[in-house]
Amino acid sequence: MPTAIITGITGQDGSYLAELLLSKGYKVVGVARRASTQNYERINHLLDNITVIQGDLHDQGSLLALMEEHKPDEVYNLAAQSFVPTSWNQPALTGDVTAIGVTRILEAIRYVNPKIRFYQASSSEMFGKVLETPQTERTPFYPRSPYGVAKVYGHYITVNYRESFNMFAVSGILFNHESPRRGIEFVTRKISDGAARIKLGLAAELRLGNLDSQRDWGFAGDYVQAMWQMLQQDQPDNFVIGTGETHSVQEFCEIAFGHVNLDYKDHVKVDEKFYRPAEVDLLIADASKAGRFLGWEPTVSFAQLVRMMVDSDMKRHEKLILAEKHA
Ligand code: NAP
Ligand code: G4F
Repeated sequence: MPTAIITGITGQDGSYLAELLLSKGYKVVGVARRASTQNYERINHLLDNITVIQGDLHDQGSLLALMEEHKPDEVYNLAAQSFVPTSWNQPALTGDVTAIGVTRILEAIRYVNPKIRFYQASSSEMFGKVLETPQTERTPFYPRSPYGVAKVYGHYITVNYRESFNMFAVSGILFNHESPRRGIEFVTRKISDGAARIKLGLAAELRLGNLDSQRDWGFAGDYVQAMWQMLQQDQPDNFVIGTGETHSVQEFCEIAFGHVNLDYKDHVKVDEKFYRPAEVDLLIADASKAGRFLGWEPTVSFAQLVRMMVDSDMKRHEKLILAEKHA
């Protein structure tokens, strides 16, 4: 039975990847940082089948101990300070976790067993002010946030350890991927949750920032499949993963509100507070290399994704309303 370590197990992707690896017969060890209150909502249903241990990307010792104790075959580094706006408020922390944290994991692997296969969660944010459209593995980076800058470091240190120490270290350059488990502050989930709350009379309006920015949005469940496939190749490499379609925040609003028979124009208010110091205007992936080498392709369309997220938030709020009534 192969063993996989997942950092960021409590996050959106961590939970989907754990499900996938369990279905493939892996022993899954998840790394979660210590908190005063446990935040295992996304993995509660998996706790009988996985091992969760405390560790932190700030802490080299805990990462070394992790590799020594659990002797993994594969390590997936999904942990990061992943919210772009926070990276302007906490740029040094973002650099320490999202950039240097990658080096700490690579060092732990190198010292304990350099044959461990390593996946780094790189991001389309690295393309930033895009220098080419669509973006491929060869498109130069031009990051627009401290988060994007940190991810560029994480990408290159992964490539560097591959080339310097002959390690099986891959970088997956993933475009935005969403799901009902997406953190509530990211725009897609903010919209699906907002539309549901407005529909159910729990809120009157939704305040958003830039409605014109365009993203290549896919379903997170599809994207963790690509992570696993990258570690099953004969040679380590970098892969872009995305749908090849781009849509604006406004289009997301149209479909989300339309799905519950509302017009977003009646409820969405633009608030400059949510504008960013520097914006990434347009992202669109050319994932043809992943198609050729991994046989990967997305299975959920943009409209299906939006509807899946709104349906899930409607159900969640309806349950809460019912529970309150019976309390
Ligand atoms: P997420 O939901 O924000 O999860 C991030 C995870 O990192 C959480 O489990 C978080 O723990 C953990 N973490 C944060 N700081 C840590 C630290 N110092 N030590 C250990 N763990 C720490 O992110 P996601 O959407 O699943 O994304 C997974 C990875 O892919 C991230 O690296 C992200 O930057 C990258 N990525 C995401 C996308 C996307 O569209 N989702 C696209 C490209 C790349 P807590 O639960 O305790 O906060
Ligand atoms: O949902 P977002 O916050 O995601 P963003 O910045 O694209 O980053 C996500 O995807 C990256 C991959 O490209 C990941 F690496 C990263 O970890 C994260 O998962 O914002 C998307 C767009 C932005 O252009 C933003 O300006 O939506 C726009 N937006 C408009 N109003 C808003 C809002 N974003 C947020 N979060 N909140 C708003 O009210």
